[in-house]
Amino acid sequence: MQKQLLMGDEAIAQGAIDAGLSGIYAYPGTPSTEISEYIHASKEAKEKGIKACWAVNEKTAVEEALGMSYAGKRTMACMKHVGLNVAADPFINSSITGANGGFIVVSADDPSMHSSQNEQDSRFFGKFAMIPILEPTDQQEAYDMVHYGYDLSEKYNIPVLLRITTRLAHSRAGVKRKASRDQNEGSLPKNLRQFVLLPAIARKQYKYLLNKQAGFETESENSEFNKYFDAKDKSLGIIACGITFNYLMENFPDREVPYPVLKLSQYPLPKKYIKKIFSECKEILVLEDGYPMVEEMLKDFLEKSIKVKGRLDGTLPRDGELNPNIVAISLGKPDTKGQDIPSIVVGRPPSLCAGCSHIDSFLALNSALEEYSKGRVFSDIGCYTLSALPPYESINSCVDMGASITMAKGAADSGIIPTIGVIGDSTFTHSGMTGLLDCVIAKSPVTIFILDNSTTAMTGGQPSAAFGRIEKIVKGLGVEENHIKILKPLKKYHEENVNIIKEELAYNGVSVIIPQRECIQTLNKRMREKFKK
Ligand SMILES: Cc1ncc(C[n+]2csc(CCOP(=O)(O)OP(=O)(O)O)c2C)c(N)n1
Repeated sequence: MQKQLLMGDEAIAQGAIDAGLSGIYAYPGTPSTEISEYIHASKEAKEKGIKACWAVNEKTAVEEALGMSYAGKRTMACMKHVGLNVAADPFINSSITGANGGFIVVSADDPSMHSSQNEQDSRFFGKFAMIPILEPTDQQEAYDMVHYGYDLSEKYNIPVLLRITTRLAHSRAGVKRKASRDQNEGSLPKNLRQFVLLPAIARKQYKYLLNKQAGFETESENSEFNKYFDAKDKSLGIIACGITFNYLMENFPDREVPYPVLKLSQYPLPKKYIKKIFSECKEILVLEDGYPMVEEMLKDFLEKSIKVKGRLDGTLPRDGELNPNIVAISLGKPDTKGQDIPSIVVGRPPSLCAGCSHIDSFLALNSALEEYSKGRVFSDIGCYTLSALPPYESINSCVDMGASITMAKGAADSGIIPTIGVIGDSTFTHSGMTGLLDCVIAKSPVTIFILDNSTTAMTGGQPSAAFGRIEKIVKGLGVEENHIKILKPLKKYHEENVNIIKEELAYNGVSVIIPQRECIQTLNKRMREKFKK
C-alpha cells in the first residue's frame, strides 16, 4: 500500500479506523484534537459506521468508551494530558474492571506547555493504573501501535494507554497502512460481575490486575517497539524514550550511534534490556520528553552503583521539550542551535481576535467593576483567558476547567464580596455546572459570566455541548430567573450592559450573566461556506 502523509494525530486516527474501531469519544484539547476531527471527517469511518462523539468532558468520554468496550467493541478515548486528570477516576478504575473489546486511551502531553497549564507526563498515570503504556517514536509507530494496542488490550482484557507529545502529534511523516480489520461483532464480558466494583469483587479484580503485571513486562521485553542496538563504546549507554529516539538519531545521520542504545517505546520497563545496558555500560543517559520518570525508576532499579544521567542530575534541562540540539549537547557534541532570530522579527503575544464577542464582554465588566477594588475576577480556560493580558487585564485566575465558579465561591466565602466567575459555554458544561450548584446551595454572593459564543473556540471551533441549553441548565440548577441576564456583547449596548452588570454585582446572591454572540471565527467560516455555494 502507498504511504500516506499523516500527522501523528491523524496516524492514530487512521490506525484506529483500520484496526476495527467501533467508536471514538473525546473532549477537544491541544494537541489531541485532530485525532477525533480526522475520524469525524473521514468518509471511510462513516461508511464503516464508526461512532464519532464529542463528549461533554474527558471523564464522560472515558466512561462512554468503557461502555463500548464492555459491549465487546474496539474503542478509543482521546484527550490532552490535563484531560486525563478529569478522567482519572474511570481511567484508574478501568484497569481494575478490565476491558472486553479493545480499549485504547490516548493522552497527548504538551512538554514546554505550548498551549497548556502544565507539562505533566501521562506515563505516570499509566504506571499508576498499572496498565501497558505505548509511546511512539514516529508517526508510523503511532499508526502501528494502535493495531498492536488493540491486540494487547484484547489479549489481557486491559485498557492500554497511548502517550504522545505535541511534536509527534502535530508533525507529519509518511505512514504505510496495514490491511483493514473488521470491527468486533460485540459480546458481553465473560464474567458479568467484573465491572461491578463492589469491594468484594474489586479485591478479586485487583488481584487479576496484579497477576497480569508479569505478562505486561514480558510483552515489553518481546515488543517490536523496544529495541536494543549494541555498539562498541560502552563508556555510555543511552535509553531513548518515545520521540527522543528521533532526536538522538538526528545527531547521527548515518544512524551509527557509537554507544549502545535502548529504544524504549513500551512500558512497563523491559527489565531484560535494562539489565543488559546496566551490566555493559559505565554510565547511562536517559532521554525522555516529559518528566524524568524512567530516570527515577532506574535509580531504584540499580543493583550496582552506576551513574544515571538525565534531567535529574542536570545533564538535560529539568523542564521543557527536548530537541536534537539539547540531546547533542548532552552527548558532548557542539551546540548547533542555529542563528538567533533577527531583532526585526517582533514577538506577537496571542490576543483576542478583532471582532471577538469576549472583548465587548470584558470592556463592560471592566467598566462595571471600576467602583470595586481589584483582584476579584476568577476566570477559566478558553479564548477569554487572553483577557488577562493588556489592554484588558480583566481576570485574576486560570487554574483548571471549572475553577472559575468554584474559586469565586471560595473567595466569596472568605469575605471578598462580590466575586465574579468568568467561564466559556463549553467549559461550563465540561465542569462548571456542579460548581454553580454549590453556589446555589450556599446562596453565594457571586456573579457568574457564561460567555456564550456558541462554540469551543480555543481548540478550533468544535461543537459546544452548551449550545442552546445554557439558560435552561442554569434555571434547572436553581438560579433565580430574575437574576439570569442575557447580554448582547456589542459596543452599541455598552452602557446598557454595564448597568445590568452593576445591578447584579450589587445583588447578594447568585447571578448569572450570559453574553451571547457567535465566535467571529466560526461566523466567518460559516459565511465563507455559505457564499461558496
Ligand atoms: C481538562 C482540559 N480539557 C481540555 C482543555 C483544552 N481547552 C482549553 S479551553 C477549552 C474550551 C474552550 O471553550 P469555551 O469554554 O467555550 O471558551 P471559548 O474558547 O469558546 O471562548 C478547551 C477544550 C483543557 N485546557 N483542559
